Amino acid sequence: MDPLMALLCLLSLYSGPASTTPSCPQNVNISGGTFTLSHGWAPGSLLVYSCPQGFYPVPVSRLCKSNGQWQTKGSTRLVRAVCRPVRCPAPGSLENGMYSPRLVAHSVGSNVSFECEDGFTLRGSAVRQCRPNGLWDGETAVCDNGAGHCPNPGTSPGAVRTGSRFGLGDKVSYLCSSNLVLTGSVERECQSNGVWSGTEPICRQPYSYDFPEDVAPALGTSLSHLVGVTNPTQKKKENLGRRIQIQRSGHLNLYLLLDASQSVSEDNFHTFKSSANMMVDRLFSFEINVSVAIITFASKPKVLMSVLNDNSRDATEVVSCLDNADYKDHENGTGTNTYEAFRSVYIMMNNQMQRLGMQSAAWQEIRHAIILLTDGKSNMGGSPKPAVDSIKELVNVNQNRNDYLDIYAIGVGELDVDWRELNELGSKKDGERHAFRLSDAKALQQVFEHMLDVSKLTDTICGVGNMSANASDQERTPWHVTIKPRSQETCRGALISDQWVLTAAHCFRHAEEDRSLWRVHVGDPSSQWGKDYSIEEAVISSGFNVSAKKNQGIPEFYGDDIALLKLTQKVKMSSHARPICLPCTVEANLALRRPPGSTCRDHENELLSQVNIPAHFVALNGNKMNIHLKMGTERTSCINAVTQDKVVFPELTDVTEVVTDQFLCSGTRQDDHPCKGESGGAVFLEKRMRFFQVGLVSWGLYNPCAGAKDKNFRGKPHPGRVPPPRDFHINLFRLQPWLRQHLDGVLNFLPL
Ligand SMILES: *[C@@H]1O[C@H](CO)[C@@H](O)[C@H](O)[C@H]1NC(C)=O
Ligand SMILES: *[C@@H]1O[C@H](CO)[C@@H](O)[C@H](O)[C@H]1NC(C)=O
Ligand SMILES: *[C@@H]1O[C@H](CO)[C@@H](O)[C@H](O)[C@H]1NC(C)=O
Ligand SMILES: *[C@@H]1O[C@H](CO)[C@@H](O)[C@H](O)[C@H]1NC(C)=O
Ligand SMILES: *[C@@H]1O[C@H](CO)[C@@H](O)[C@H](O)[C@H]1NC(C)=O
Ligand SMILES: *[C@@H]1O[C@H](CO)[C@@H](O)[C@H](O)[C@H]1NC(C)=O
Ligand SMILES: CC(=O)N[C@H]1CO[C@H](CO)[C@@H](O)[C@@H]1O
Ligand SMILES: [Mg+2]
Repeated sequence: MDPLMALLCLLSLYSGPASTTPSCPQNVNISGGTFTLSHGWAPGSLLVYSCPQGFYPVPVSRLCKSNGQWQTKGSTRLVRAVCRPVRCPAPGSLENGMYSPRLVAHSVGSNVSFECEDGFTLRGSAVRQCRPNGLWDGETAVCDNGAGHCPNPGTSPGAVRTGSRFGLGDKVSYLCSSNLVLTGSVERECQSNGVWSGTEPICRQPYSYDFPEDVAPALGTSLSHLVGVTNPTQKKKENLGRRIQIQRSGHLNLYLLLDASQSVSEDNFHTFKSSANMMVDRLFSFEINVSVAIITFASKPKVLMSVLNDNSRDATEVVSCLDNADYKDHENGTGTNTYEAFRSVYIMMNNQMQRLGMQSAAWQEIRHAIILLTDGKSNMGGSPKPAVDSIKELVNVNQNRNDYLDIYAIGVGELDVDWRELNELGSKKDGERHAFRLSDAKALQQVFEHMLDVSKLTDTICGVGNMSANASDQERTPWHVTIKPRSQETCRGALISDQWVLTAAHCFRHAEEDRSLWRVHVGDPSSQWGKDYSIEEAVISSGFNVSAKKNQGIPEFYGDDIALLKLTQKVKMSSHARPICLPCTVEANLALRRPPGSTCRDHENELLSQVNIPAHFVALNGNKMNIHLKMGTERTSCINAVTQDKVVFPELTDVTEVVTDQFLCSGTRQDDHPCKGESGGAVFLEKRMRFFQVGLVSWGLYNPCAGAKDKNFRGKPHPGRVPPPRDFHINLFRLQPWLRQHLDGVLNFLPL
């Protein structure tokens, strides 16, 4: 120790007997960025820096040591923290082709383009753009002539490949240049089915995180681009995307492992908890048989919920157990023992297997998904791999049982994540690698939506929509249908079973029209998923009569504006065509997770008891629009706008003559307004990750599509418009008798 240091030590020792605990100096600002502290300036506190999008912090974090000094890696001096601009790695070389521009590193937003020599076909993206997380968008460009048994596996930007033979059994291996971290498989082998084993290695900056939209395609078809249609020697197409299957048969065990070690701060632990909460809520929303285990761990694991406990099948119990998970449970052992965490899963599985019998169908049919939320920094218990291997052995993962085990390692929140570890944890065999780093719980929610494979969910479960921002409009509102009469005018409607559509009566105003020529379009109009159905039967409310109140000075009256259509055929259920939940039915009761004895009134209380209820309808172009249903006193002022319409209702004295209690009101302030042509569509809201139709679009004081040239055009009302815009929707709770009369035997209604 040099004399100066000794002196400093002495000085700090004598800096006053009053100061009991040391605290770390506060000169740690980062220019252009911010930081968070896990325990203020006290020893043991972890400081984590963050920078705006397109930048990354150097260093990422600092630890306040017990002597009140910041830990410095390597140097003795505290280096000033800075935000540096993110760069994407150069593509390196492109075999049998070229790319431009050729630079050492590429800035965010810049592009590179790829071209192949004659005789070679370009697979992957011809132009790629550098994303704010330092990764290129699109897919690795490969120039291939289809000569190998397996397609050319390519070389992703920043990687170097050894091995250039693509015959059966040939191997290729990869390295990442400079300080990039490899995620995916280091080595891959050309298999007999013409597919490379493992997953494509990607070289990432250590600080890079994933965008949900980038993860989504990787989840579905991690290898599909290697056996894509442009490949002239396309081999057997195999879906190696391993996702969590949502299906009626069998049973799903979800094991949630939450890292509560010191390197994960309490704040991040809370992010883990809310992420886990969301995943649990979503899984239970599908009414599948699922058991959820919850394990928090640091130096030791703590099992908060076991799959052996019957409560693990009950969403409410699981959620409350998760709510009680406490970071402080691990205050006496703050290391990170990922091995022991996996080991506790193994023990749990083994106990269940003993209980059910190894050869029993009950055990064999269980699918297992392990989701580990961590920063990856395991520092105790050695490699978790042996524990993972024994789990695989127990589940008997082999070629035919690939779908029975999924392991995801996910870093979520403002964490200093160790990519290498994360990649190690999520296994990599046959597309099994699932390691992500996401910015927050919301991003995880988006990714989780894509982790779920609902292709086997083919029954008429109601109100299941895809909650991913990346899903198509129809996937988000699969009940939505278009009704096409012969004339130009169209209406919308909603599937409420596999054969019935609910819509507005006023769509059938022209009684003379031949309805055998009408069509109902179900599914996505712009894809293979769309299909036209003829109408077998139209039930139009006999109470509907537009001119019923003409002699009262009401030129158009929309009371009982409701109709049902029976399609000539049953609709095949898919992610693009499913019914919405109709309140007051047994089906909706299950979706709301209410006890069996519930009534229609209970549903109304649950769905429509606030004064200002966020709800939606679907626009002509398929977009989900936002409105607020006004109830109680707010409804009164909402409907009063009608009296200001002196053109249509010049002599109106009692507004409730026009807007009877059959109508819900929306259209105030920032609300969207339905257009002509959107009538009959569902007015719906989301509860417990399911969708419920509370109304149907009927009429309004303003048409935002008036004079529109295409279906993407929507006008906005002038702020001072008289009358102010208002929209009225048939309230399905008020038309229960009619619905019950006509849907008897189609849906199972609850008592009123
Ligand atoms: C760090 O930044 C904050 C806010 O920008 C400022 O209030 C504080 O004085 C700065 N501290 C130092 C030590 O520079
Ligand atoms: C890169 O390409 C995209 C479209 O492919 C374009 O919008 C963008 O402006 C391009 N960026 C640059 C820097 O040329
Ligand atoms: C779900 O589990 C329960 C209880 O084990 C069982 O009775 C039921 O048949 C299962 N349902 C399905 C669809 O497998
Ligand atoms: C940690 O240790 C202290 C002292 O032995 C004890 O009082 C406390 O309950 C322990 N905390 C936990 C969560 O076990
Ligand atoms: C949502 O849509 C995406 C994209 O089509 C799909 O991959 C995913 O499985 C869907 N998820 C659910 C829960 O429907
Ligand atoms: C509609 O109401 C008007 C006025 O009460 C009545 O004259 C007419 O017959 C009604 N139409 C039908 C189809 O009931
Ligand atoms: C899986 C999926 O649909 N991914 C898409 C998400 O959205 C981006 C653009 O917004 C598309 O490029 C992806 O293909
Ligand atoms: Mg740790």
